[in-house]
Amino acid sequence: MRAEIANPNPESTVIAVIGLGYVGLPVACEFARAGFCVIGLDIKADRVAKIAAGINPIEGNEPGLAELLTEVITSQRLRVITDYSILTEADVVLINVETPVDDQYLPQYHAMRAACRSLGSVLKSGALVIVESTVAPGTTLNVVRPILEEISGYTCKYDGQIENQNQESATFYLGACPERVMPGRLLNNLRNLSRVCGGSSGTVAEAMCKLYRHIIPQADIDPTDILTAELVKTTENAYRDVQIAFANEVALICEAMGGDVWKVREFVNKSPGRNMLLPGAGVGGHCIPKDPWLLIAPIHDQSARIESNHQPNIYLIPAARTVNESMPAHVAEMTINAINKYDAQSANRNPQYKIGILGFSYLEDSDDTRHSPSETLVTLLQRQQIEVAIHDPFVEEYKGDIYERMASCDAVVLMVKHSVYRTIDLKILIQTLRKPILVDGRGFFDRTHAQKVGFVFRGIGQ
Ligand code: SAJ
Repeated sequence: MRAEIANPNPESTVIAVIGLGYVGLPVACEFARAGFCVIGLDIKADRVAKIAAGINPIEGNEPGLAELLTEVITSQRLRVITDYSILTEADVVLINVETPVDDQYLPQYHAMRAACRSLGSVLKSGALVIVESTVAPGTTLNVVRPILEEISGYTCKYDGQIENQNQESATFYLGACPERVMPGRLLNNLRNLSRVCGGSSGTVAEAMCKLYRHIIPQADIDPTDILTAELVKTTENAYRDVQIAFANEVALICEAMGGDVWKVREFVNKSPGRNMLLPGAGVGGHCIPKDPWLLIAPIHDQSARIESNHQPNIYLIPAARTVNESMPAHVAEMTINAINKYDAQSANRNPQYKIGILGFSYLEDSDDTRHSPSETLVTLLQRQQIEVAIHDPFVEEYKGDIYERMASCDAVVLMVKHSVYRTIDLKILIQTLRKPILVDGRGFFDRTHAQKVGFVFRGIGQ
């Protein structure tokens, strides 16, 4: 292993980052800030042009990123391109391309395969390739490695492989180091969260730890093998998804029994070793809904199957996904039932319902709408010819005065607990509505107060 790989240093180690999205761009900037010569590559020419001009293409509030990008572009520590040819200079290549799942929840590696084919044709002998994208366990060794070997003609030696003694061909090294970034905290998470460095050999894992120590000053950087690194990332998010599904199922039980899940949760969590998460109107975002499917894909998906002599029956992780994905429909049903019940007791049954939705992003105080439960709710309501009015303080098309947005609705549904909603005066809100119905998807409002103001109140778990 060449010195610039075994002991990565700004003076002699050239780093390339493939994929300049919300993971790749910050990590390219951080290694450039640490003094490395970094080549950033993305196939989207407009994105590359923006970055080359020092303009941050990432939406939303990312503290420090715009300034850092300007600094590293000005100092020319970071060069951005669309053409793979100069990656021949790279000693270390980080792959950060998208790894979505399809509507059968099977991983789609089109972008990953394309990146590996392009990289393979220019890969420098002895280079270290690190997959940072979240992939199904087994993908780095069973999908990435074969493509790189085939296209480059090099061999990737990895622990556990039967040594082929007469191996003359050049080699490259392989690693997996899943990212743990979050929208709104990209640089903070990158610098301060621990990382797991899975290497194709122990030496490679050690080299990876030395590399990441240049941008992660304090947090743990743990060497391990590639499969473990892939399992850790998908497991940590599947774990959270199952925890949330448990809270949601207890909420459904409380509703059926007339209990209050928020009281139940408060007292359960006083018991040692309990930490029941928050029930809610659904689970959105770019990772929690996807990673559980990546974790179990090798069990379900022939193409990603790891050679293993038995295929266990997997129940809990898919069932948790089903529970969480059902929550927006549960909120829709709760809301429509409340309106129908209210109408049954009053003469003015209007033909066209209009439902107001507070919050469209997937997470409080974020503008990220990926896999938003609100989007699912809107689709469900519109399919039933129900008009929807949406407010969200962070999503461009839904900004504006809350009361105006909710005017003349038959019900208001809180889907996201944006901080600004703490300022809502229920006495004013009730005046603007056609019917005094409030549905709380996040345990956000005080039910007693809402009922005192005159609302018909419904809530998840209440
Ligand atoms: N949610 C609940 N109940 C909860 C927690 C979350 O319904 O108790 C919902 C949220 O409303 C949201 C979705 O789940 O719609 C995801 O929320 P999240 O808090 O998990 O936020 P994410 O999706 O940004 O998850 C990220 C992940 N971090 C990385 O992938 C690096 C996750 O591993 C972290 O655990 C999580 O942030 C975190 O702890 O903040």
